[in-house]
Amino acid sequence: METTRLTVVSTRLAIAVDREPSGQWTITPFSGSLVTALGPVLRDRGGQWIGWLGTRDTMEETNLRDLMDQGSRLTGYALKPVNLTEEDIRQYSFGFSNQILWPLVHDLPSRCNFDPAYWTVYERVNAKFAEVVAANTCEEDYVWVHDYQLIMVAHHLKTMGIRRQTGFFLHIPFPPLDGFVKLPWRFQVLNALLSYDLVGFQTMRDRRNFIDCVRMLMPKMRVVGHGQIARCLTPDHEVLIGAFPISIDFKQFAEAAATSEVEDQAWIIHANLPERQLILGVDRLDYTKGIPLRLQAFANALERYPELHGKMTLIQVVLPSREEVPEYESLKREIERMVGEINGRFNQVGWSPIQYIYRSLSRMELLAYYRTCEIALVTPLKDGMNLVAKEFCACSIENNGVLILSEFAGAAAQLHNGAILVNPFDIEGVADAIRRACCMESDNRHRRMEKMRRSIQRHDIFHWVNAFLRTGIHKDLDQFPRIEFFVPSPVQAGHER
Ligand code: ADQ
Repeated sequence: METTRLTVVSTRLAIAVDREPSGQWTITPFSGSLVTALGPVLRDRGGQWIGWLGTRDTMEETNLRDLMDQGSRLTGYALKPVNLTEEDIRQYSFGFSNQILWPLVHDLPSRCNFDPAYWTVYERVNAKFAEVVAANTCEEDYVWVHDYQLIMVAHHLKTMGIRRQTGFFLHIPFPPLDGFVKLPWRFQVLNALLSYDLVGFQTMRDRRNFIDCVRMLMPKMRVVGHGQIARCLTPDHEVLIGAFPISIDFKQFAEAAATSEVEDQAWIIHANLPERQLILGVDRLDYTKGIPLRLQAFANALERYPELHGKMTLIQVVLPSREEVPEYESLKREIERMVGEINGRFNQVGWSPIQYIYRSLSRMELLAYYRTCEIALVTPLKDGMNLVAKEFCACSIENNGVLILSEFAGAAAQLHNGAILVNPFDIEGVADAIRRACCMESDNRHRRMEKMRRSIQRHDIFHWVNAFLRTGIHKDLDQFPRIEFFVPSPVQAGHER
């Protein structure tokens, strides 16, 4: 069947809505990693995005329609909201998704709260998403579902008797068999994944883990093929299983980093922290990102290598995330305590070892940090991919940046030739890597960074999208031609943050 339109389904829509004290609703394009990745694929190509609005406030039908129209003009694609209740959000998102699946796949089962009520609501909310998909798509649509919050969508479509071509991409890791079997709903989850026509993972490691689980837990299913794409033969259809490492819009990052606006800002940052190498950490607030261990490693480097005092500053930027969850709040407090302690211990006149920023940076600020910092310290305990590592390289336009990267980030599979790979649990090992990066000769920096930039440029976000779509529907981005989909209309002042 000829696919004519792309429909993306994810928990959140690509916009944030807010209610002003006057009662007026405002709308801002959302800036998560998925939006960065998929916006270019849908924009002006007649695409649509289905997801939750992200607000718990109720809205009148006419307000909602106006807001969606406005959002569509801002983003360039149609937006179709899924209504979720307070209870849905609590049990499906904060519950099953973030207290069970998230820690489980990141090899932290002791953080899981296997509350059976969470599963019931997870199923129910996935069914709600399936209903919105069914109502807004037809058989010619390709329905591309994203991430661990929505594993059951294709299963529910099938239960409803709705035929759609479906693909699923898991942005987070897939755990090894001995981790996955701890999940009380392991059979339901595996079965649900096998309801899609294509299941994509970030790395070959994740794909291998998934296939191992299918082979061990579902011996009647046959998995064949050892190349890039494997096939699982279920009783009623064939599921393609592949690894598609997600990436960034390399060209856009590199070009934006070269603008005079970013250059000026980058210069100001460095001029305020003169005669030292700047080490950058940029992470969403999350225990998987390894921030406390990273701070310990940084302190260890200061302890063991006093010659580095005054010569380097760590700029740790943390993006607020999941703040309603007590665990995240206590992680924030722990980071702040450690930053205070390390600064208190090593501060000298004119030099603080750590600058700590806890907020969302504007794009220009973020690019300026990427551009001006000599070293990036990306040390997640486990990560599906980690886009920060790729963004830093793309913005290192003089090829003089050094990337210190956790071997447990999906990005390590692609960037191992240029990055200094570290085990984030090895405090002295990371401290040694910091010293090595600080002392690295310019030739070596250039050689390594060039390799990484070339690889990211070749395997950019468009490569990712095309690889997935070609596997799923034998089409690529160019075959969803640009169209005049929305009548451009100016966005009202005050609607952009
Ligand atoms: P995340 O866990 O959110 O994504 P990551 O890939 O690092 O992790 O993306 C974070 C994004 O947020 C980056 O684009 C970064 O620029 C941005 N960001 C971080 N801090 C910021 C700040 N203070 N201000 C503004 N922007 C900030 C999940 C998986 C990852 C996977 C992605 C994409 O956990 O492993 O790489 O999806 O598939």
